[in-house]
Amino acid sequence: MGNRTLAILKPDCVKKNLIGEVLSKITGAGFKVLALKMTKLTKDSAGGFYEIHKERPFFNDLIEYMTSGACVPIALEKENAVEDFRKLIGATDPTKAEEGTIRKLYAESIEQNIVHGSDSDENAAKEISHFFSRKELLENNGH
Ligand code: 3AN
Repeated sequence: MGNRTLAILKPDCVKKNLIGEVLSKITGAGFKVLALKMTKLTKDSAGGFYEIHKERPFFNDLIEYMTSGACVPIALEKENAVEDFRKLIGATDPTKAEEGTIRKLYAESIEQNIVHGSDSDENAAKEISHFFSRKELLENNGH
């Protein structure tokens, strides 16, 4: 059971000015912020990040959307991080997300769904290193 996950506050979250509100739900649920930045993804960076979806019909739209504005990747720490974070954000499709979840509260559609969360410990480690160097993570660990 891993203790880290990667969140991304997606461009719709930033555009709607919801960074603070969503982050406060995340920290309120017991997640500790290890590293955080605001960045605008390039097509290459977004394509690399979503490599596993490259054959999916929605891939091009997903890359368009993820590069349409700034986003906020966040490395998070908590016991059972991956599973607990996915519970907190709810189903990919906000119409199917449980009441009280972040996507149910704030997301508009399956694509513009406010927030990303890693789906396994293995992917969490890969995704965290996509955005943050070992040095950034080590220096901030323990604050
Ligand atoms: P999750 O983010 O819940 O792990 P994935 O990994 O299946 O969901 O999908 C990655 C991202 O691709 C989603 N967050 C969403 O933005 C987009 N996506 C997934 N399914 C669809 C779909 N059917 N149509 C459009 N975009 C989708």
